[in-house]
Amino acid sequence: QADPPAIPILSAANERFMAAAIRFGFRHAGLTGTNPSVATLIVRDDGAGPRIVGRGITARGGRPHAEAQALGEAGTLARGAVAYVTLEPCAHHGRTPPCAEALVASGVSRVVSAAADPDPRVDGKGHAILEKGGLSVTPRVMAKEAASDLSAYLTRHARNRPQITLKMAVSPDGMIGRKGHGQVFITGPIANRQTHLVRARHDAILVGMGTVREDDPGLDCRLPGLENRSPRRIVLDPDLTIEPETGLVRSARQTPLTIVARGDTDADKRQSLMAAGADFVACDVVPGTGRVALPELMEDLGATGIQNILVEGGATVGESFLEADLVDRLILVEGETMVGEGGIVSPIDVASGKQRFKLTERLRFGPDQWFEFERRI
Ligand code: AOF
Ligand code: ZN
Repeated sequence: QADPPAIPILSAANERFMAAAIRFGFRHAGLTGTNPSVATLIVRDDGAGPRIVGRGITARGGRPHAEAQALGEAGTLARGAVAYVTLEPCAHHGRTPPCAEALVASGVSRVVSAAADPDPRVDGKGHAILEKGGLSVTPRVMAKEAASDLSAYLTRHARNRPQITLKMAVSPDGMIGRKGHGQVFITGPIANRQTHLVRARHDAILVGMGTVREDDPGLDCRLPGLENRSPRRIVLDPDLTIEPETGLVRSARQTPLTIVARGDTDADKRQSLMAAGADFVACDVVPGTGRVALPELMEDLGATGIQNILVEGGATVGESFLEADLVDRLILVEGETMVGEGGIVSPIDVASGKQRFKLTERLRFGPDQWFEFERRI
């Protein structure tokens, strides 16, 4: 295959192809383990306008990487082409040779990349290999957009813990339920389906024992076609009070259940819960409060490979995460019905959310309003 004539692909085209690559990479979001879901497009212009000759996306489970697959598809057409990658190509030897070396060997003439890779094995070394190999490198094209999809991976590296999203359904008067009433439906069926979609994109859902006692929730993803995307359920239960009859324990064989308890709790009870399919993570408690020491727990959970956690309640757990400044993203779903007297006050509502966080999205699902926020720094 002859090299294409040196027609520069314009910067507008750079953004167009990078946007396509970012959308493509989202397909495997949440399916690539501790690896980010990266996408690569190989684009070639022989004079009649640019065309895509190879596409790749990080495989389920994390390997092979996106570049290797895209280059495989492009074959000799990669020579003289431009590669669009949503993350800096890797520089380390894993189960396959470094993607940066594969790009050099393929004869690609230019690499356009979006997000920088904070993995210490890469972190600038990928781009350096490309430049040393004579390729021209255009980094940080649509970096912000790419980082938003790779945010769980990037948070784990930057903060040494999973990315944490707190989600609360609040009434217009700022309540999340009514004391002693079990599950109170604040939001309607459309918003609830959206919640299940959000669950499917997380490695774990976390709740406190208060919610388990009041609601006996299933905490699974019940959307048709996504039933097998139910994340691990994590219950904060420092004193190990969970009953073996609760729904979470009874379903532990279908959907993983992790109970977070102090190491000195009843060993027999732990044994029987483990026999039912649950597993345990030991925690420390904050002296005086009896509450789980969250920063340490988050670090421990991150070390087990959990990339992102959806915190789904209730008020005490939400408050603890907010107080510990562990909330990276906040989702508030505001229903239309007041709860009024006897209500459980939410630790955060739309007004205080706007003060503390940056509002990034505002949607409507039937009668409910869906607000998404991000950490300000
Ligand atoms: C790429 N392309 O598609 C992905 C990359 O365990 P390994 O060997 O797969 O390495 C994991 C690291 O590879 C991960 O931390 C990140 O730096 C990079 N992910 N790199 O060139 C890809 N998924
Ligand atoms: Zn790679």
